[in-house]
Amino acid sequence: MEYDANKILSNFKDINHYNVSPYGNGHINDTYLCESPQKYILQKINTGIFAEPENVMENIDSVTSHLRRKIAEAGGDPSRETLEIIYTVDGKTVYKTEKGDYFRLYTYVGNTVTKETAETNRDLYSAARAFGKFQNMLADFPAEKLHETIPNFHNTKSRFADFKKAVENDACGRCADAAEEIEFALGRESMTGTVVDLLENGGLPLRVTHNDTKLNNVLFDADTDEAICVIDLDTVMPGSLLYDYGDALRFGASSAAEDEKGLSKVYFDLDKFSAFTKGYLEELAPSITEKELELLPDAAMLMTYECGIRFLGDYLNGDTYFKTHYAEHNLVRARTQLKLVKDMESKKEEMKKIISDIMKTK
Ligand code: ADP
Ligand code: GN1
Ligand code: MG
Repeated sequence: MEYDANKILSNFKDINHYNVSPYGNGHINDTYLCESPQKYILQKINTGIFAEPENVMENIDSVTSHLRRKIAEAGGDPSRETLEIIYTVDGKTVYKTEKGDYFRLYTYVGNTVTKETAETNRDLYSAARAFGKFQNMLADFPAEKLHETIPNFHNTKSRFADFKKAVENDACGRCADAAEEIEFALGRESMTGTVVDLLENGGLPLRVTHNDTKLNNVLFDADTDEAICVIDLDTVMPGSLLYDYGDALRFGASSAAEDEKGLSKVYFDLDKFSAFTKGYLEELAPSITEKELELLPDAAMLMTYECGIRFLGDYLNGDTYFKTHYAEHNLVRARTQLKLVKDMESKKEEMKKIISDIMKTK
């Protein structure tokens, strides 16, 4: 890290001599594990993406306070089931360096693991229950208190417009390498309004949602293997339940990693879909609306498509958004997402049947 980590940490704690090492596989922030031997998670917030880090932290502070109360009421352990911000010595949620970088510190939730792919269908069932509970616990959170940390985050229509711009600009001359993927993506503009239009005209309820429900944004207890803590709260904002459901399946119900190069290994796994859906509906069947239920299969497709055009657009723009580890990383990621969309299109009727069978048991 370009900073003296211990100097940064001294703004949060009066202890020194932490061992600090890069941690996790997030695409956005710089994450470090600090051990002294107590463990903390130090993160440099990506200010290229989160223009107002104080607002991000204000959201996380109020959301985690709310969750802590709910978890305690339900007899749970708030110190393991939600993030805990460590404040700076002068009582702030985030430390700003002289250079203008922003660091935050969380308690490390010990004896947990993150999973980059689901090892078993039970992992998905368990993660789905954790995301479902998260949604339920925020059902009475005052949405008007939340800042919009990334405007239009899941506005697929505006994501499409950004993608089109990236194709038109062809800033790095990369369009030629991705002609087939671009054609596939441009040909599916009609799906982009599926959720946004209904949110706008009241056809779908606006809820407080997580908006980034990747499997590696939930911590599993290392002993029980249960998903216990939903993390990465930077994008908690008003949205649709369909965003959380769809985005979780995009990542979790794939047969392969998000950046698998061998496309023949990538398909939408209906058993994984079924396990996740079962867990999610176990938590949300009492409050889900008819329209939300009807659109669950579309949501999986939509969120996968949206992520695909974001990766592809970023590739065309010269990799300015997502962290990449090699030149074609974003293109490889885009290819897996678009392959999944194609596969989901052919499996929509099967998805509907699975959902309807699950609902018969509710
Ligand atoms: P990004 O926004 O870059 O995805 P995350 O907040 O998701 O960053 O953190 C990256 C990774 O760090 C997570 O996937 C998880 O493995 C780990 N992590 C983050 N916060 C904690 C925590 N409080 N306790 C344990 N592990 C954590
Ligand atoms: C990013 O932060 P992380 O790695 O959990 C991104 C998500 C994408 C995801 C794709 C703030 O999630 O929207 O779906 O990568 N987060 C942000 O893997 O853009
Ligand atoms: Mg993350």
